[in-house]
Amino acid sequence: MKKLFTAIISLAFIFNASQALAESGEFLVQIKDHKFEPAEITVPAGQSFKLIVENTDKSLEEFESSDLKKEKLIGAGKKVSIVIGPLKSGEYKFFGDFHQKTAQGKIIAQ
Ligand SMILES: [Cu+2]
Repeated sequence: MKKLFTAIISLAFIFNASQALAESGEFLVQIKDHKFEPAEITVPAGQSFKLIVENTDKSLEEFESSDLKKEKLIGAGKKVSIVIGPLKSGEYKFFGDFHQKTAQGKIIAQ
């Protein structure tokens, strides 16, 4: 019984540790005046990560990337999180589908 208890405790510990790691791999990008801030994000290559995109504008936007094959609508004042990667080192462009003239950005994996 004691062994089982110890096993459960260590499992819980491992779970918490991996969760903490996943949480540290988060990157925030805000949409402001139909532009991305920051417009360039550097992420570690070979590791998946979470991109949080917050739309601070008063209009709907769509985060889109042909390079990453991602597309996600973000309502005005809303936040979405997108799991990306693991990526090979390189540059991956993204844009706001509804304001492509100004909403341009890239992810640099290195
Ligand atoms: Cu689109």
